Parts: sequence; structure tokens; C-alpha cells
Amino acid sequence: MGKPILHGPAYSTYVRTARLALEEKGVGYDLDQFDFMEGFPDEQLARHPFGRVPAFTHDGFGLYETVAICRYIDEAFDGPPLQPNDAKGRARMTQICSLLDSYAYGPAIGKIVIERLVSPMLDRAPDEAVIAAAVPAAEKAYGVLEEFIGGRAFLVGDALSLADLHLAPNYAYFLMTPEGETITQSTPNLRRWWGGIKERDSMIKTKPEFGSAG
Ligand SMILES: N[C@@H](CCC(=O)N[C@@H](CS)C(=O)NCC(=O)O)C(=O)O
Repeated sequence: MGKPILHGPAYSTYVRTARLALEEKGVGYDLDQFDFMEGFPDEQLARHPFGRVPAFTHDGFGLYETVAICRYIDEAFDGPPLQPNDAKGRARMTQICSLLDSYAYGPAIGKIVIERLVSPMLDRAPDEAVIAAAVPAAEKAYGVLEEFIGGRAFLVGDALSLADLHLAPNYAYFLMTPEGETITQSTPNLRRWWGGIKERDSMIKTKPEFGSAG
């Protein structure tokens, strides 16, 4: 099998999730980086018709959408399994990835992180109204995740899964904002989880050069 290529910048949360899957599996890969804040290259738009990152190519097979990419990485390559082997565990893992996409990424990253961390980099003041409006939704999503993890070390079952890899990059950036700091203080189970996750080799190797993201 050839070496897979992941297309997208290391600073993207979703690119980092796919990289975490590759690193945790021990799969060698090339990272084809570009700065989408400067515009999407035509090649990426050809790979991803919705103009997002990441995209993934392997032996002529092209894929986009992070959950699909991560599942492919787990299933096509040798290495430690990243999905539970029972139907309920796999369903819970998929549910958590989906709720992160649908209910956590928008408020926590798309609104709060963008306003607090990215706007100042573009010489714009954070829009406090946008942030205030996003806080309840971020709080709710993190509260639900707090209940899912309970006293366990990982989000699903007793082993690392794609659900943990989906949350970790989101958590890393969210924690860099005052709102994220407050919300993560009130979710102690997730905070304990983060203490373990952030020390993994995969997290250290994929740390983005963007502020001080864990
Ligand atoms: N549903 C997509 C979401 C990907 C996504 O939103 N990526 C962000 C970066 S973390 C992006 O491409 N943003 C560029 C934009 O919105 O213009 C997936 O799971 O891969």
C-alpha cells in the first residue's frame, strides 16, 4: 500500500483529528499543507466540493469528511483499533463524533475561538455579542460530554477511540479562551480526561503552531 496524503493545514481542528488517527495507528503519511485563510487552492476544491479541510487520498482513493477519513484509517491499516468492537460502543462513538460536529464545533470553535483568538490576529476586535450568544450552546455540548465520560478515562468504553480524537483538538483550542476555561472548570471529568489525552505522543506530535494549544 502507498503512503496516504492528508490535505489541509496543521492548525485546523479537523485536520488534527485525522492526524491523531494516523499517529495513533502508527501510519506514515504526508501532510499537504496550505493556508485556507488565504483562500482554498483549486486542487483542494476539486478534492472537496464543499471547500473544507481535510481531504485525504490513498492509492487513488479520495475521501473527505473527518469521520469517514478516520474510520478508513482505522480499518485500512494495521495498528491498535480505534473503534469499539461492539455495536453499542461503535454507535456511542459515532453519536459523540456527530454531536461534536453538529452542536460543539459551531459554538466552541466557529464562534468563540474564532472571535477570541483569530479575530485579534486579523486586527479585529472580538465580537462580544457573538461570543455571548454562543456560550450557552458550548456549555450544553460540553455538559453532555461530561455526562458521557463520567468517571471513565475515555469517552467510550475503556479504550481510546475516534470519539476522543474528535474532541481533543476542539478542547485544545477551546481551553485557550476565557469562556472555554470557565466551561472546562465546570466539567471536571473532561478536565481529568484532558490531563491524560494531552500527554499522548500523538497530541504532542500534532500540536499546532497557533498560540499555546495543547
Ligand atoms: N464536516 C467537515 C468539517 C470540516 C471543517 O469545517 N473544517 C474547517 C477547518 S477546522 C474548514 O475547512 N473551515 C474552512 C471554512 O469554513 O472556510 C469534516 O468533518 O471534515
